Amino acid sequence: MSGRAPRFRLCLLLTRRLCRLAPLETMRRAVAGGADLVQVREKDASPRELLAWTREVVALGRELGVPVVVDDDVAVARVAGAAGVHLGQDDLPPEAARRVLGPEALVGWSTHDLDQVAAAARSGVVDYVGFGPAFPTATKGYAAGLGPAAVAEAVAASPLPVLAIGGITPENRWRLPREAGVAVSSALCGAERPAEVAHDLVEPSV
Ligand code: 3NM
Repeated sequence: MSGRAPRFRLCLLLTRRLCRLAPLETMRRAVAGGADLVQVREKDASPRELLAWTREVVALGRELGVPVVVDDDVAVARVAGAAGVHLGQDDLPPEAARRVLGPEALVGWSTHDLDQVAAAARSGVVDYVGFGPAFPTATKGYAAGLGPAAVAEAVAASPLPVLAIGGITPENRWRLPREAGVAVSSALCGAERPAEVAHDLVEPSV
């Protein structure tokens, strides 16, 4: 919860259909390169399939020492023993997720404007906010991004850690504030060398 939240530098948004390598190999290499949070993001899986897959990701997360959160699905997060959940604005409210998952769980909330960032802080139950889309992205069908200045405003306004999200690549990451972590799907999942890409997303080249 607020005040004791870890600050994540790089969240791998792991989506199997976007992965060039085997998905668990993508995860292994992204974590080796610096990803310190993994989100299971499968929009098309049935609950049964999502549970089975999440169990595999959680097991690898334990081996690698990286927390795994589940996109949207609080029940799957709980049953699979995930570290927590990442919620969109139309998912269960974070208060409800917190009640289900308990005080130690990670609860992230996607935000898209400063009012939503403020609401996340007021809730008292959110650990970090996603803020985006930072840049245009086909992954979620956003033709325009909010841009680096909007991300900087969100970071300045937010008492909670911010993970910028949407269209982020090693090429544009350093246009975003360093105080923000980043959450990345296609640039990591689609990579032939996820460790190198992860490294370039957490370490600016001089
Ligand atoms: N949420 P990629 S943008 C899942 O703005 C998601 O809330 C967004 O994938 C938001 O790194 C986005 O491939 C897509 O652009 C992230």
